[in-house]
Amino acid sequence: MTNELRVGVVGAGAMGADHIRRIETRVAGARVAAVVEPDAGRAAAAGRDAPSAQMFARIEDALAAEAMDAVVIAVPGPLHLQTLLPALEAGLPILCEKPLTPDSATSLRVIEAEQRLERPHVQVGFMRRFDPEYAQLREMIASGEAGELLMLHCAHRNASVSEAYVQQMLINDSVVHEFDVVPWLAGSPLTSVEVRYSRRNPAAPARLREPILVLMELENGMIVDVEMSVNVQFGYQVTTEAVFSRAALRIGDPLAARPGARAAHESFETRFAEAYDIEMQRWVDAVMRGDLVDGPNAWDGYLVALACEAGVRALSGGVHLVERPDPPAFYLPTHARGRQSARA
Ligand code: ISE
Repeated sequence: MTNELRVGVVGAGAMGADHIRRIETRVAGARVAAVVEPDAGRAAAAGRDAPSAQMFARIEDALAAEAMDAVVIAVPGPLHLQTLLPALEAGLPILCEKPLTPDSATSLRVIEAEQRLERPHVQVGFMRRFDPEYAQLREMIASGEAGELLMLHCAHRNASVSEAYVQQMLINDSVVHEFDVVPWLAGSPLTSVEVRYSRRNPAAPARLREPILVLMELENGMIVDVEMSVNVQFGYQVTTEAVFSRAALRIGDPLAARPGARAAHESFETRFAEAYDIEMQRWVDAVMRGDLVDGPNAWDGYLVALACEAGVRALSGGVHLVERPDPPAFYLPTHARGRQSARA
């Protein structure tokens, strides 16, 4: 590897194109050396943003040409498995947009394939962990300076969604972020999920029943509520209020206070632009150092897939337990491996 990481971006739709521009203009130590995109229009646009990139229609061709040192996967979730497996087979480090794969059975296949390598190579693109406000909140929780964390109230609001967005996506495509970030913030795993329906938003298309309230319980006894709305019209908002024993703190954009007011953002691409930039820079730095992963790994992605499955069941009512298998030693930080084998 030279002193510049040759990144291959698989998928040049909205997210892939955003990552291509990010790597080309805002990330140090990397360039887009390959783009895998079968659609001619998208490939041409990607070529304008990354003029020195080689274009391929299939990941297998980019791998055969040895055109990249590391891979960013930004195709839709259902195509992740078929992209991850050959990239892992080639032993390349991977930053894979969320979700790892759409279900736990396929996530397990990724985990099995990854364990044929000497250490984790897959990072999952749960970008909220890199948002400076989330990171500060996590530090405040861990430091104990505001006392014990008692509750989190989360709001996750989209102005509108595409025609392809169906009811299960409230969980699989949207609350998937809270399933990752809440246990990470609170330092405690998710144990159960319940979904309650509030009054239906008349602006929602007939196929969607929302907003929903997702109630999550964590192993430490904490209850977290997530208001998930996808047709608020006034913009894109993601907020979290943390209630401690000695303080309360709110992160995220201010509310649109008056009828007609717009939220600070219209979409996740701008709301989390800084988080995406930091995520990409840290991943590139980790790959260049040889650490390969600096953030949520494939095991985290698998746990989130299990949480989503419980969440989808909860859309039909009831409280659903979330499966929490122990991670294989492969996914533990090196210093924790001895402890697990001593316990076994
Ligand atoms: C979208 O796919 C995302 O990942 C966004 O972060 C989320 O807010 C949105 O609800 C999803 O549809």
